[in-house]
Amino acid sequence: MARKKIIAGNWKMNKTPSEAVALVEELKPLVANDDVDVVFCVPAIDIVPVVEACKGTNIQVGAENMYFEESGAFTGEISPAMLVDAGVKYVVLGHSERRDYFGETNEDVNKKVLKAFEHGITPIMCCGETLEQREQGVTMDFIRQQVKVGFQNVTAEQAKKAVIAYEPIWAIGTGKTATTEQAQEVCAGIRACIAEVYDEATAEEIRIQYGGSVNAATAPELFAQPDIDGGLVGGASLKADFGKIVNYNK
Ligand code: G2H
Repeated sequence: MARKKIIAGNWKMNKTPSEAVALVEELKPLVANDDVDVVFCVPAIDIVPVVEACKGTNIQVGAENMYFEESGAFTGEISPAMLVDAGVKYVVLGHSERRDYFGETNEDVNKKVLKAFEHGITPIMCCGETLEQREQGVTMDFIRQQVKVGFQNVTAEQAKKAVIAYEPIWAIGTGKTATTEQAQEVCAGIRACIAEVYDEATAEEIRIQYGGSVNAATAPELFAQPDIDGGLVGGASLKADFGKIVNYNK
């Protein structure tokens, strides 16, 4: 069974609610491609107006983070039920910026992944190595640990529906894209890890994205790789270029 590509924008901390709606209006006609799943992962405050603006389109809305508790005294956090009620279908979890700046651990990410599944939200779980780790030759060891701990107690049926985003930290927002060979090699390694933890059928179904300075020029070759099922796109998702990325196959 061919996996459907999933191309997600990660807006990060950009766009006020009114700017977000304006961007959706600009991108709507440009990202109309039913061959792929198109997701806009947006700041929490933009979710409600963006869901409204995306009604009747092929765009699904995602969050950029979520807390792992149901509710209570967790000032400033957003619960899974809040996201579901607002119309969110996906959530980016364990992005390297959250790991670096906000101290998220593999264990935190695992709790969030489990909670997302409990609420029917599809996690886009991020993993990726630093430049130092790549140079030390421990890229796959590090990523396998992120994947194995992040997916602890996740069932095979859940894992089949999950998305993993491979984002080498040295390629994020730097303009340095991993070469197609580097990206394919790690994505294949992640799929092999899933086959080991679960089975071949799960590894065949799970979708693995590449992320890190993806743009309209690099997307076609990256997305043509056998183990790369689309992209998690930061900077280029905030402009018309995102339409070209989504239509990489046209
Ligand atoms: C990596 C990516 C999106 P960018 O963080 O998650 O951002 O495309 O700007 O490198």
